[in-house]
Amino acid sequence: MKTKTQVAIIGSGPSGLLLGQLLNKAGIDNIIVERVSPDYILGRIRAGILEQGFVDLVREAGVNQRMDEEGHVHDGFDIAYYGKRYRIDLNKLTEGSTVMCYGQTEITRDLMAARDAAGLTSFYESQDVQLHNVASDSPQVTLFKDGETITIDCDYIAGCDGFHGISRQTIPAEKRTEHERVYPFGWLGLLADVPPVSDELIYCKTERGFALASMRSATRSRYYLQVPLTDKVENWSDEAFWDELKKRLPEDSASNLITGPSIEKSIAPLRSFVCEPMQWGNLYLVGDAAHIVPPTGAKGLNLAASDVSTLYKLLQKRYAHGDLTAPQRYSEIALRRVWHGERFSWWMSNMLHDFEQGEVNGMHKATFDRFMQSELDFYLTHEEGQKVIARQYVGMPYEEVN
Ligand code: RFL
Ligand code: PHB
Repeated sequence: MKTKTQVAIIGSGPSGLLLGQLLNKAGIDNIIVERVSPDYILGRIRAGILEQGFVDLVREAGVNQRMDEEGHVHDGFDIAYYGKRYRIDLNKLTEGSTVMCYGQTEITRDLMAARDAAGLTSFYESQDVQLHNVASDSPQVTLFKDGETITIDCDYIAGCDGFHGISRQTIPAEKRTEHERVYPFGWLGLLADVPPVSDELIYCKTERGFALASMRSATRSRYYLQVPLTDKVENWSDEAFWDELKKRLPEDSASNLITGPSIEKSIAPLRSFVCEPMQWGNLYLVGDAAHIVPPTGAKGLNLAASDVSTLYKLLQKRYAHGDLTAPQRYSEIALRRVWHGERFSWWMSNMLHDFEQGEVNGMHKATFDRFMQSELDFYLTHEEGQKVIARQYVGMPYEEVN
């Protein structure tokens, strides 16, 4: 079978779905090609914190009803630092900015429902997805599904297929530079239907390692523990998780902790990664396909959203205003914001985790720890320092696209 569209989108994660929805609203035809099933995608538990820019974009896409009803605005969060608690008052320190607590899974569910309702084409469970003639004016995507090969002719390809996708690999190695840092630990996450220990998030730096108390709603909690990269989720019974969490939470919170059976438990490795440039020919990399951040700054999904916003606006210029060269500006604009998010996530990760023995950043661990302790101390005890954290946590403004 052969078909045709203006923009072929690879991947039905939040990047692909949000881009598809925005393009459709702007009258730009698109098809989504996805390797797995919708249920598989909705089974992944990931982000929970949305920047204002993300929230505004979801509203622009017209898929905001449930987010606005069920999401919770957070005015601030806590950093507990060896037991001492500091509140980062986002609202006050940024003069009015906040973040929204609403799960990535729910956003994805809402976007999938909207796409279904609009009757847009998505090929789920596609096998052997390949991109062809990407550097030419007539790119193609092929896939194998239900016993036949499907060929999609298109003007542009949006590679929204995450870190392990094929889009980035389609760019010849000599045309891209990859920046990478892998951290010597992971996050063990647990989701449970118990009320959260606090109304706001608590990022905890302790001698036993990092912990994060987060949530999805007033009745559903999401907690994380820093664990060695070599650890396995099978090593952690629910009981062992709750016991360790109690030891890492500030005392007043630990005594309020309500525990219960886990709904989900998994380990995610921590990585900083950027692919430059984020485009080649008529292929554009969006979200995790182009960059990864450690989750400590809550920036991964939010950077994906700013990529989507940039590409969507440039494609609108191309199709609605005939500016044929507009999409060529994508990588340059997107990367400026990506590097801010990368730096902040790297900084938060350095500050709050316990690094393994030996050398860290080229210095002895004990020296590194003292530098980080002094730096965190400075930031948390000065309003100027807290402002720097708050401004970056709520997210840098989206750049104008001219
Ligand atoms: P996704 O979500 O990985 O979706 C990519 C989709 O592409 C499909 N795919 C293919 N399709 C066709 N052909 C192929 N060859 C394909 N290969 C792959 C995949 O099946 C998948 O459906 O990327 P996207 O859309 O760019 O979204 C990025 C976000 O998922 C990610 O940045 C965030 O989840 C990161 N993140 C967080 N971000 C935040 O902004 N705030 C947070 O609080 C936050 N917390 C987190 C996080 C990520 C975590 N993990 C597990 C990595 C917490 C965790 C624990
Ligand atoms: C989450 O709720 O999953 C979450 C929140 C904040 C982060 C990372 C993950 O920094």
